[in-house]
Formats: sequence, structure tokens, C-alpha cells
Amino acid sequence: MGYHTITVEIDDYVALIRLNRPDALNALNSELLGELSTALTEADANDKVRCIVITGSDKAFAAGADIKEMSQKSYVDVFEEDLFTGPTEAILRVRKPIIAAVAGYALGGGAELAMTCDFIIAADNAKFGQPEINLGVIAGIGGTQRLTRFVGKSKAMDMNLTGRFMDAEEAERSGLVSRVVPVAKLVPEAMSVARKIAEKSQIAVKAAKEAVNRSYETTLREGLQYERRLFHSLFATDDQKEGMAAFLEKREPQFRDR
Ligand code: CO8
Repeated sequence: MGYHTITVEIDDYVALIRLNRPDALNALNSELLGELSTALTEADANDKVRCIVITGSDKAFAAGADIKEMSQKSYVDVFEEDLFTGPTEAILRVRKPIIAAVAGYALGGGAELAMTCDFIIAADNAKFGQPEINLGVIAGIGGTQRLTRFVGKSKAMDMNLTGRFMDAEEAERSGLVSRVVPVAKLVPEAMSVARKIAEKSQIAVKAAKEAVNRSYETTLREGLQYERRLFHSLFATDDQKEGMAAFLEKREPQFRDR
């Protein structure tokens, strides 16, 4: 399918989705969010894709929701169209892992999009922020909720109340991102991490993603029980037999996702 505001390349079981509105620093307008939702849904259904990377440009992952598009909307408009709910739900429905590869600005909805992915790899020039406070609004898809769980109340409050940006070094120190790499190496590194994930048993990968995400939604006791049951269930797969046999036979496993 032809897209206007994103590009999609599939290579070696990894779908690379690039946000592509350079003139607006990849601001998230409804066309881009619609195309992103479609691309993610298609990648999730495509047997040639096992892991997804979302990235932007060296200057901006995304500088937020499109302020031009939002500025004239009324309360009734955004309530009736349930602004941003559809795309957010589309991302959360994806069962394959999604890595956000963030260079430059990840602000407002851009930071929230990155945090909705499964984990974030940052370039050394990345800047995260929730500057909505400067526009007379607040974060709308997780900037007060997910950010607080990533970095704790103090930093989340600081960022949401002042609108200050967090650089890559602070983001890694605070647990917002899993690793930081030089900007020129960002996409190759994210693709290499994605390929590593693509080599695993995809049943175990999906189970791991579900289990980690469950920790956000439930109590520790319930989460541990959920994890244990998923762990038990993986003993019904051929890949568990293969993975453990390969270890004992000192060879690489040949997973068949069964
Ligand atoms: N929306 C629309 N256009 C934008 C946005 C944006 N968020 N950010 C940048 N642009 C445009 C600018 O208007 C400019 O366009 P033009 O050349 O036509 O004037 C172009 O991108 C380049 O921007 P700048 O000239 O400002 O570039 P600078 O390098 O000087 O500054 C900054 C870069 C600091 C990133 C600056 O552009 C900026 O502050 N942008 C706005 C950041 C912001 O406030 N983001 C929050 C938006 S609100 C939001 O995200 C609500 C989230 C709710 C949920 C969203 C779910 C998806």
C-alpha cells in the first residue's frame, strides 16, 4: 500500500516504519496516525515480519501531535472523535514486539508514541519531553501515566509541569530507554536488535511481551501467577523441546514457532 506520511520497508523479518513528515518534524496528524495504524496492523498480520522498528529522522522522532490540526478543535470535536484513541489502541493490539528508535525530538505525542512501543533505543541526540503544558493542555496518551512508571513521580512531575526536555543520557539513567547509541548507528542498532528477537521462538517472544506488559496492568501477585502460567504453557511447544535440546547438544536451536 502507498503511504504519504510514513515509509515501510521489510527486510529479514523486520519491518522498519519511518515517520516521514520532515517539514513538520514528523508531527502526528490524523493522516500519519491513520497510516501508522494501518502499517502496524498489516505488519502484525504479515508472516514475513517478526519484529517492528518505528523511527523518525535524525532531527525528530516526532515533535508531538500536530498543533496546527488540533488548534481549532472544540471539546465536543475531540470528545466525539475520541482524539488519538484509535491509533493508540491499534499500537497496543500489535502482538509482535515494537522497538522505538528515537533520534532528535520525541515531544508530547512523540514521546508518548515511543513509550507505547515495547522499548526505546535512543540516539545520543534524543530529547524527550512533555511540553503540552506550554500549550495550555496536558499529555493525552500516557505522558502522565506511562512516563511516571518509567522514570518515577519526581521526574515525571518535573517534565509535565515545566515542559523541560530530558536528554538521552538522563533518559537512560532514568530507565526511560534501554540503550543509547551514536545517532549514525541508531537504525542499524535497532535493526540488529530486532533481528536478534526475530531469531527466537516467536511463541516465546509473544508470551514474554504479554507478560512484561501485564506487569503494568496488575498487582505483583496476579502478574507472577500470569507469568508462571505462560511459562508452564510454553512446555506444550516444540520450540521448548528444541531450545533445551539444542542447549544440551551445544548447537544453535532451530525454532519453528510451534
Ligand atoms: N505540530 C505541528 N507542527 C510542528 C510541530 C507540531 N507539534 N512541531 C514542529 N512543527 C513544525 C513547525 O511549525 C515548523 O513548521 P514551519 O517551518 O512551517 O513553521 C517546522 O515543524 C520546524 O519547526 P521549528 O521551526 O519550530 O524547529 P526548531 O528546530 O526551531 O524547534 C522544536 C524544534 C523545539 C521541536 C519546536 O518545533 C517545538 O517546540 N515544537 C512543538 C513541540 C510541542 O509542543 N509538542 C507537543 C504537541 S501537543 C501534543 O503532542 C499533545 C499530545 C496528545 C496525544 C497525542 C497522540 C498522538
